[in-house]
Amino acid sequence: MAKPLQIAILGAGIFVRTQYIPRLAELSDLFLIKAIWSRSEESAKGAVEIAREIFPDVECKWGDKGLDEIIQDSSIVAVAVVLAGQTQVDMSLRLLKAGKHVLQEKPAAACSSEAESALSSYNSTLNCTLGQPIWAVAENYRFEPAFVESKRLVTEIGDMMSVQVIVEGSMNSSNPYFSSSWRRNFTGGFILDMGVHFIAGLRMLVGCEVKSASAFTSHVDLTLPPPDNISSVFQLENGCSGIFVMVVSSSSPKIIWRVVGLKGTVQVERGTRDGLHGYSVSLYTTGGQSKSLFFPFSGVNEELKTFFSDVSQAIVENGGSCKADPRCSFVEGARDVAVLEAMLESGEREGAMVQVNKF
Ligand SMILES: *[C@@H]1O[C@H](CO)[C@@H](O)[C@H](O)[C@H]1NC(C)=O
Ligand SMILES: *[C@@H]1O[C@H](CO)[C@@H](O)[C@H](O)[C@H]1NC(C)=O
Ligand SMILES: *[C@@H]1O[C@H](CO)[C@@H](O)[C@H](O)[C@H]1NC(C)=O
Ligand SMILES: CC(=O)N[C@H]1CO[C@H](CO)[C@@H](O)[C@@H]1O
Repeated sequence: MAKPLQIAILGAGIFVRTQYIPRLAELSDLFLIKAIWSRSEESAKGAVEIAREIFPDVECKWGDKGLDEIIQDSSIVAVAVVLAGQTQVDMSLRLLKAGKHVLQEKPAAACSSEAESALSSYNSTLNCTLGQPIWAVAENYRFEPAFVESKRLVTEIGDMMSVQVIVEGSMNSSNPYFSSSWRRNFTGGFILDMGVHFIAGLRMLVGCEVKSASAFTSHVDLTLPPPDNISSVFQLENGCSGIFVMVVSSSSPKIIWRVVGLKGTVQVERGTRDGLHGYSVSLYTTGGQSKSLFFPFSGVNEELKTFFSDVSQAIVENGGSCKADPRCSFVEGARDVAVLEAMLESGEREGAMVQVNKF
């Protein structure tokens, strides 16, 4: 049996404790968590305690010294970067330059100019003798079976006439991320941090890029960082237009994507069935016919499996041109950020039309 991959996790916050460790535990036949790092010893210890139930030998690392040890440990081939949005890109680049494969949490970057300079730094690792390390951004929506199926259905409904994305979120004080200090200090607030998922879903469904956007934003719920609501009109490269509405905190949560074509309509709606959270995908065709399927969430597992399989492949090929799944690529994550950035900029300029930066 091949030796399992050894990985490290940078970050030990709520998301690592409640999401990463349990999801990684389900895939523990694919790799071993060798170390968990955090800036502070206390936080690293808290996460390590949880991880030890499945990975008994996980080491606890903290501070600059702990980080150097991870970077210099050649047995650690891949690192998950799950830190504050403001620091992730610098950290990822540091690891990539040390030859580690990186899975970074979304958002890919704080803005498109940061993404642009990050990409050119990443390009400079191209000639590295070990081959270019993989830089993946964790965007589970691109792996959700509901979106994979809906993308296929959209190709069956003829010319696209209209697209609607309506997100009425539930980010109130009951949510564990409500008090997250980095999210509150992030330009674009929760609209950017959470919005990248909904834009990823939109881009996947329509299968082309958003070209330009115009938007109004406002700050109504003063317990949230600004802006907390946005209403945008956008145009796609295929000429079709659409709307993106996002309310960060509403009392009646609803999340829906709808693509209207000449021969039918595809709708994806977040919901639950038989106690499972997931998405209902419906296809409405001419003559009033419709069919509906429910897909429970599984995108996070799919995305993690894909990353580890890409890393194994890269190691086997040992420097050969490694073909990581493009759905994980940093550039895809950067494109999601660029769309929201254009909408937010338009909001600041009272609805002026803004072109989306291209990657
Ligand atoms: C990085 O390299 C790719 C492929 O060579 C190229 O298409 C892209 O423009 C480069 N990006 C930057 C920001 O230098
Ligand atoms: C927050 O939103 C959830 C979901 O809508 C709701 O169940 C909960 O009661 C809300 N909590 C507060 C404090 O408003
Ligand atoms: C918030 O962000 C600014 C600049 O982006 C930074 O100078 C400041 O230290 C941050 N504050 C906190 C509490 O993270
Ligand atoms: C989408 C949405 O709810 N937009 C609202 C944001 O808040 C302003 C008030 O400041 C409303 O006018 C918008 O309708």
